[in-house]
Amino acid sequence: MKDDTEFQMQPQTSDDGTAMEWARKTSKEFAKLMSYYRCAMLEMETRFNVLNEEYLLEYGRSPINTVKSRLKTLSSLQEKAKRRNVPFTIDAIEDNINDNAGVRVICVFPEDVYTIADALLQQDDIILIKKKDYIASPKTNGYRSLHLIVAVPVFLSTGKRMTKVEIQIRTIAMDFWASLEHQLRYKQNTTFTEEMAQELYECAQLSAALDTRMDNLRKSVKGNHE
Ligand code: 0O2
Repeated sequence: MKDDTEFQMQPQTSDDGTAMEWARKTSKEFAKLMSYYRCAMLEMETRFNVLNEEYLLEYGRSPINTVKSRLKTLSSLQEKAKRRNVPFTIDAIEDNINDNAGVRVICVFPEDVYTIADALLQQDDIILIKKKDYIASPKTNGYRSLHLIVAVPVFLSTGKRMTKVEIQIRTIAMDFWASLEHQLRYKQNTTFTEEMAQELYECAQLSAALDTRMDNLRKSVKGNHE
């Protein structure tokens, strides 16, 4: 769809002043778009904090350990659009890139991941767009996490705007593994060998086993108090 907010990956002209105009116009539209994502991200953070508060009052413990969020940077957005063959326009980005706004919810136990996901998805103004359960079906490298793409309403002075947010819900053990794997895999000037991949895969198995044992322990402790 042609849109007057369309902008190109590279300025069409160089030094006649038009490029500057392009940059000014582009960054304003880009800034507006990213601000919707930022608001959607804040909205989601609040919803998770509210759920945590409620569970603490109701059950005496917090299922969520931490909530973190991030907005994609312009360069990472450009890289993803290029990789996915998505034209670099406001409309195309909104339609095709789901993780401009990302919220990561780190839970204590595996069961908490699903409790929090279900509680969120029950909210009647949240629309589930996509769900990937890498806990039930881990990636071949061992990565585990529950991914949801949802649309959340952002209330502006001009009306309601449904905005997409990527939510990753995982346990502390899953997050520990994913953070280290990400650091090791993307470390500059190193070669990631088959042996390293195998070692990481085995660490992922250990982390999954740890989650299961801690969950069993939690169930036993709960049982003793009933
Ligand atoms: P960053 O900087 O972490 O955000 P989609 O269009 O959403 O269906 P995509 O983007 O492949 O396709 O989605 P997927 O598979 O749900 O993964 C998106 C994000 O999950 C990644 O974001 C990572 O954050 C995380 N992730 C997925 N696989 C792995 C993995 O094997 N290891 C680790 N450490 N993280 C993983 P980005 O885009 O990498 O960037």
